[in-house]
Amino acid sequence: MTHFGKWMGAAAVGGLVVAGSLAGAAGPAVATTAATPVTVVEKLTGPDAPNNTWGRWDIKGTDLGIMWDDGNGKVLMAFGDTFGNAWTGPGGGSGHNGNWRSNVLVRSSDRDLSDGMLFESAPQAPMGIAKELIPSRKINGDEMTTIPTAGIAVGKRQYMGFMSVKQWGEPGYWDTNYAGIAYSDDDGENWTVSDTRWDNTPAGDHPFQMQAYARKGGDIYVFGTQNGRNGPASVARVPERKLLDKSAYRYWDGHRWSKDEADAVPIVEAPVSELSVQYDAYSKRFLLMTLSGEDIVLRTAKNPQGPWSAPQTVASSADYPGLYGGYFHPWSEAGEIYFAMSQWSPYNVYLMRMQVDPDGRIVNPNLVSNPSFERADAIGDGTGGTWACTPNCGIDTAPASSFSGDHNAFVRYNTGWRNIWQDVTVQPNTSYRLTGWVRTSVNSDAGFFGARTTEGNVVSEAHFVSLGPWTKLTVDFESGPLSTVQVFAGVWTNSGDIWLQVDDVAVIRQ
Ligand SMILES: [Ca+2]
Ligand SMILES: [Ca+2]
Repeated sequence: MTHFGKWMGAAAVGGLVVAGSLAGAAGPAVATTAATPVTVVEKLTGPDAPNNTWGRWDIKGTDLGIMWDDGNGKVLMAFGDTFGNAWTGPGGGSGHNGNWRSNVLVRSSDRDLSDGMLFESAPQAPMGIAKELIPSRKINGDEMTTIPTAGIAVGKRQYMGFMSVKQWGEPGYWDTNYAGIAYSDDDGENWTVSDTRWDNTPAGDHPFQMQAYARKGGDIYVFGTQNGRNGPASVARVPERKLLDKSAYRYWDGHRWSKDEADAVPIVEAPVSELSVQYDAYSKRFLLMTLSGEDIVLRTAKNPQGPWSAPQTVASSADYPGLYGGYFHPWSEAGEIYFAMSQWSPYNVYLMRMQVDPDGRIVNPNLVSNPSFERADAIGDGTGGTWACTPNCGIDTAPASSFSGDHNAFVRYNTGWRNIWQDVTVQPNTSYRLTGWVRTSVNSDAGFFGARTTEGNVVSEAHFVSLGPWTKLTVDFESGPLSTVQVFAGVWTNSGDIWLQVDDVAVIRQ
């Protein structure tokens, strides 16, 4: 264990926890072994996020990020329990004056998601902070919070599905009062909670307590799961103009669409939760993303009732511990799919990217192994999917010191070239893009991030001096005759005590 954070000033931990969250729920992740094919595009919220949600709207710690097209050139993005300046994380909850809001929302018209997703505005309270849209009582055992689960526009009206959380429970468990729908006729600025709701059963097994919306034709398919993370999924269908009319809902009973809610049968086996579903014109399939166990997985189907494909791993908790809440961006094209993913540590939301082929299979995965440094505390020799580094260096496990998750890699010294690297298998004569997040001490004056041959000849690299906070670096390269490249991040340390950290490294075929 390396305590790099001692040198960095670890974030203070403590204060009265006033709220849990979906992931309060997550608890420590049990590492799985599947690789993570998707890549991090950007940190969307909180400290070091280019959107500066902390400075602009007092959104310092938050999660989820449910997105939908507002029908007017923008995407609306709804977040769950949100904390402000006093939040010290990781995880949900904060001390007094944490400015806890059960839900907030931002708007974006950014159509180039490859370089991140710019937020333009947020419904605000008079103080300029992002305001709570659906109120909650904030009383444990009564109504703790109101968390968005879905959103969709019909005409000029915005609808937001939410769950009224009665109380948080053991990891993976929480109790809901009901699933409800709020609506807005002013592009999400002000919301009215409708009378339409699905009350939970006394046993806590009502199948539509967390709802997700997917549109095809003039219908909205409403996918439901139970409270918590341990039930199956069911589906209902409703004409889009009748979303608030419960009598217009038809529930899939295994053979046909039934009027009777009690007839609904599971269409995806347990355990699934935090569903996001959308119809993908490129693969002509419904794509369903869900937390399943400790990982986010993707299933596909030509019809909303299934049959659904076997799960493909989207993101493994071995790489992104405490991950949850994968939610599609609605403007994905030609198999290039963007989505929001939450991580309990640091309790913020990341924009992620994956590619699917015309059959709905995930393709062009990240070729870097252990890309977020979460799979081991020890450094290796750079081969076989391990990382190597020149002393003094290692895996930094100090709290709140990583770009994502709990680990990053560091080098620190006062003489010579210090760097971190991994051998990555590539195809010859192919274009690749290398990305990663780096930060340095302020006195850093010559750093490099790039790809080189295993003999050390640079193929392509970016130069930097003093980066300050976590900064995304991007390097495109051609593999030429190479079948292995060595990706690296390093710094010259001849000008004093200089350090560098790196996290979330990716190599993707272009
Ligand atoms: Ca952009
Ligand atoms: Ca990490």
